Amino acid sequence: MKKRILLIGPTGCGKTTLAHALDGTDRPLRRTQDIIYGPKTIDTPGAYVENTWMYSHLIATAQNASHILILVDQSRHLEVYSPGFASSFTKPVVGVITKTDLALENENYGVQVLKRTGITEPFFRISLPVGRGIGELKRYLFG
Ligand SMILES: Nc1nc2c(ncn2[C@@H]2O[C@H](COP(=O)(O)OP(=O)(O)O)[C@@H](O)[C@H]2O)c(=O)[nH]1
Ligand SMILES: [Mg+2]
Repeated sequence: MKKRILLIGPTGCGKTTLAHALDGTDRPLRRTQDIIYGPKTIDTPGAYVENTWMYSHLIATAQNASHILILVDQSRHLEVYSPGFASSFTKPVVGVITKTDLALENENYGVQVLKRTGITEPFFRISLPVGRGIGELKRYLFG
């Protein structure tokens, strides 16, 4: 199976919006009960990260991925990841801070969460309405 970009994050953090931007389409290739395979992405349900007992689903799905994106929503103080969560994966893990057009006072919050999760920089700061950071992230992931 072709390797895709796996997106992880709580419900509402912007996974599906980012998956569509990376895919360049909102038409998925395949939709299982929980997981949506796009041309270049794997979009996972927020429940997988909101319940630690479902982490095993993410780790299994990561077998089909080239990279793992862990998303933090700048607009909400909602820390869902266990400390060191990123080290569960054997693929490169990339930290993405979403909705950087909102809650500008939280500018450092996302960086702190990603570091506690065990991810190293560079972190990508993106905003879909403003169109910030998407090109940079695509170049990093797809060359
Ligand atoms: N302001 C803002 N809203 C965003 C951004 N990205 C996504 N959203 C909105 O956040 C909501 C949840 O996004 P969605 O992609 O469905 O999140 P998911 O549950 O993680 O798949 C939607 O209303 C999106 O339009 C962003 O960069 N900035
Ligand atoms: Mg979604």
